[in-house]
Amino acid sequence: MTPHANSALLAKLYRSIYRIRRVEEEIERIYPTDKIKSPVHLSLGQESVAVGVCAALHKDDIVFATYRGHAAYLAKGGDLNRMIAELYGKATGCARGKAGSMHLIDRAAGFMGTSAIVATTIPQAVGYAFAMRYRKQDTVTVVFFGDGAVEEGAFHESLNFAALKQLPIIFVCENNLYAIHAPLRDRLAGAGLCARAQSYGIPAKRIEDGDTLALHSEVSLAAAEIRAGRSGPHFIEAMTYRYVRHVGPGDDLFLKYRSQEELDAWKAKDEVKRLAAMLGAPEAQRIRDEAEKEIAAAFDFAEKSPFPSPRELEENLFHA
Ligand SMILES: Cc1ncc(C[n+]2csc(CCOP(=O)(O)OP(=O)(O)O)c2C)c(N)n1
Ligand SMILES: [Mg+2]
Repeated sequence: MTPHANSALLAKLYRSIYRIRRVEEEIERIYPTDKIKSPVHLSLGQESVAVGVCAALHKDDIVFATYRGHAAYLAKGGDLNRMIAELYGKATGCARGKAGSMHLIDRAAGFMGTSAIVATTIPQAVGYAFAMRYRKQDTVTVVFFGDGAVEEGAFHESLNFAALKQLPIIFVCENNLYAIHAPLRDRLAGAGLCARAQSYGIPAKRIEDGDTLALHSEVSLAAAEIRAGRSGPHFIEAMTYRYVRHVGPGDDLFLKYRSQEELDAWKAKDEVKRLAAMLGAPEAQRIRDEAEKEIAAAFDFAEKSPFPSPRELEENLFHA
């Protein structure tokens, strides 16, 4: 934990993490009504990774993420109304209602997208970082991916290329210990995820317990080094934990691939509660009240928005 976090930073982090937690709780609540038209991979329990990392970035820095991407989209400043409308399949959605929860994008916020296919945004982010270097732009690119993505060839090709060209990119692995129901301990050979990045000469750091402040300070340092031209890529392994099932709302302990004790141990160090306690009651309450109003308005916006017209089916497609 960073003891010197100032109150402005704490308020910023708490606003971001509380908002994401409550948005996803609302998605969970509404999902059974079938108003949400796409599968949802919730990040409940994992929010602190997106929050700590994105709070350390500039507005025009670039983020890519995964199908579990609500937190990263919102933490980077993606439009909340347009995200909820996208989940509802409405024309006002961030992808005009055509893509759903797994393909969020908000270019104005520097959030370049998410994908349902594991590891695919890693080479896309490396390509973006290559373009930024080529154009001599002072932009840091961040890509979020799960522990499962580290098993894909695309991960290794991307890290190799980024290290070779010393690209301005931060790789953030959200290690929630599982790929669907398969535990990392049954999948991983060798000395761990950081060791894989280090084998390409990339500096790597593991942050324990989803520590928002530690993630914020680590990414601030990495981004500053990159911007000063003192380093190429960095790798962060962010330890975290998913509270609900892999896809969709609700708990999945009945599947027996993980234990109640493990879940309880992670809930006991919940970062939403920890940041609220550090901030103090009156300020935290003010932030919660504001967020609740904004979230209610976003769901209302999605409810009242129109569905896309049938003509939309043939728009924005690739033609042979
Ligand atoms: C290339 C590819 N292989 C398999 C899948 C099926 N799949 C979807 S999610 C997932 C697990 C990924 O786990 P991880 O990267 O740890 O992310 P998490 O879901 O834990 O956030 C798999 C195997 C896929 N979508 N894409
Ligand atoms: Mg995982």
